[in-house]
Amino acid sequence: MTTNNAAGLTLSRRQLLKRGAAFGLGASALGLAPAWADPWGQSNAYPQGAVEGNDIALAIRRETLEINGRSARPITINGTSPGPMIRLREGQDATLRVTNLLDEPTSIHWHGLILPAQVDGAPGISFAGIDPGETFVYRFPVVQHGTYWYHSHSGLQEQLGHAGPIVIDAAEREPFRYDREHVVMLTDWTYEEPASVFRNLKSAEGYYNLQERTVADFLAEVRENGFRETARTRAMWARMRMSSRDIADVTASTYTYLVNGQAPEQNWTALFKPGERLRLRFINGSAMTYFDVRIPGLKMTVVAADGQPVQPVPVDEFRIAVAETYDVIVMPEADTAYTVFAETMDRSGFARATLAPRLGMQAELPERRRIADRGMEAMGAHDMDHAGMEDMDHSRMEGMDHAGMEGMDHSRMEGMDHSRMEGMDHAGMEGMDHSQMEGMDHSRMEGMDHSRMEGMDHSRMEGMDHAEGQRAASPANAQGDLLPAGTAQPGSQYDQAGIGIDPDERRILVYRDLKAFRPWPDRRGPEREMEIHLTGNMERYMWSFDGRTFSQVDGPLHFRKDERLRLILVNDTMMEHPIHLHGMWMELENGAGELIPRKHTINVKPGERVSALITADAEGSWAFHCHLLYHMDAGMFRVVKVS
Ligand SMILES: [Cu+2]
Repeated sequence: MTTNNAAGLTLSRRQLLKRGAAFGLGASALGLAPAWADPWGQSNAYPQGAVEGNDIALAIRRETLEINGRSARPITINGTSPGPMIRLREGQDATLRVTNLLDEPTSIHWHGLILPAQVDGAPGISFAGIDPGETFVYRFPVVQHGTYWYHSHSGLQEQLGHAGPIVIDAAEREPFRYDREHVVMLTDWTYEEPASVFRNLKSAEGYYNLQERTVADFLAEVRENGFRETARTRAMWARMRMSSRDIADVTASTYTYLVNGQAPEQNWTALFKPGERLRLRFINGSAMTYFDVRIPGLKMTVVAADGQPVQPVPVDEFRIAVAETYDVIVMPEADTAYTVFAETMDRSGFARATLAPRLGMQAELPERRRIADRGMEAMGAHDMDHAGMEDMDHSRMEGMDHAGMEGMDHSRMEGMDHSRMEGMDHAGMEGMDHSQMEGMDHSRMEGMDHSRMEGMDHSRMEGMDHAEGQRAASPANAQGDLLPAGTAQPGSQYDQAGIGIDPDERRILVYRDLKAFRPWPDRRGPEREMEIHLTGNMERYMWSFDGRTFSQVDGPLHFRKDERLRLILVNDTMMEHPIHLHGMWMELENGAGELIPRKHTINVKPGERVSALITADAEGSWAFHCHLLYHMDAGMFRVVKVS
């Protein structure tokens, strides 16, 4: 169904959908399945409808709708929230007319689309935004295919459901086959005003974190690890003013997690015929939530990441960072229902849908897993060999107070970056075992007191970088001895599934698995490196790049037009950050050789160091930011200028 003319058509469709919803029917059951005819056979039960064609009108409003049976005030696009699926075809010229019927400026950014800067949709960067009552016409050639999404880039509007899926049909046959497809768009909805969520985050660290350890937890842990160990770990975390459970800033205490706008109880259901190959287009359109997705009873074969075809990877589960997309193929053989289960990374809640041969069927919900405990893992403690730490230079670690860290085991802390840990109080760290700390960067540890570090075993600490000056001497500034293209950075964790999921339990997608379906054209090595640190202050809810928020920086980052650049991202914080670059692909240097995969959003784990190659071919100014909405708003945002 085409909705080229916003208001009238859309209202009547919405009324139909509302009536349909009352009977538990999706759009397809009402005969509203989109009318596009596709040579490879498709159907899509996306319940918010679809718009397609060469001229698409989108009307943005704030209105009262029910979400999960409760009155809500989302921002709607053509009457639904999230908005309709935009269906385009590779090779067409798209015209999208966006009319702002809000009482504040708005915008739409086409996430992951390669297009001219003026129509990218980030206000204040490359266009002025869309004022109330105004219609802005986006016109651009569609040069790619795959699964993407769109969302507001104005203030916190995205949290109000101002987002929707984009599906671009390929000009040529894709390298995989399927009989039917469905969009699965994950979002996090709150009935609170986003501005109030942001205020709460700023006023109290851990405001939404109702999963702080309880006395019962403590006793259970004592039974498992003994009193001494338990007390010690907790005291250390307390001193570092962090909670090992701060995995998500915003949790199910305010969020309802939705699949295609439907809450778990509403159980959005997609149909299949047993034996069919189903393509599921997963989009994480959340403001703040990472999901771990599985379909108990079905193997999923990942065939595309961020819209780009990849070599097929059969998995039982995948973690999808905010703003990423994954396409998977499943083949349900049995005449039975399957649960699509998307548990949040912090385990505070879940989104859920059903795949079934007939409406009204459902499968059991899998058991919820225990709350992930970030623990020392968050500081980069992973399976690594730290043998050989000779020649450690502890000069400049003056003033560090490590007194009282008895018995701490720092083994396996490769890749830790201790920069900017000034003023840390490590009282009580005697007996620390620092064996195997290869690759640590202790630059800028001034002010720390290492007196009373009796009993520490610093043997074998080879390769640590403890000097302020040493960073300047890194290959970043020495043309000619850059790591070869495609090389995984030391400190990367591409083999790690991430916090809280046990890779031994089932096969979980990791970044190392991603290999492009075929090599991308630009095979040049990097001419230059740019290193950016992801930084933050949890207490004050300040998030930034290189220690400075967007409002504190003087000007844009500069990419030279057509240069081949290596962007290194170093996460100095305790949280994951999904980093998004507008306008250009980032080719993730995950060791895939010439099959280097390209992404629009790269997740960087706590303590991790990742790198991407970029062909800076897109002239203009582009947004570069953390895609956690409140982190971006707090200052983890830069402008990249290509000229
Ligand atoms: Cu972030």
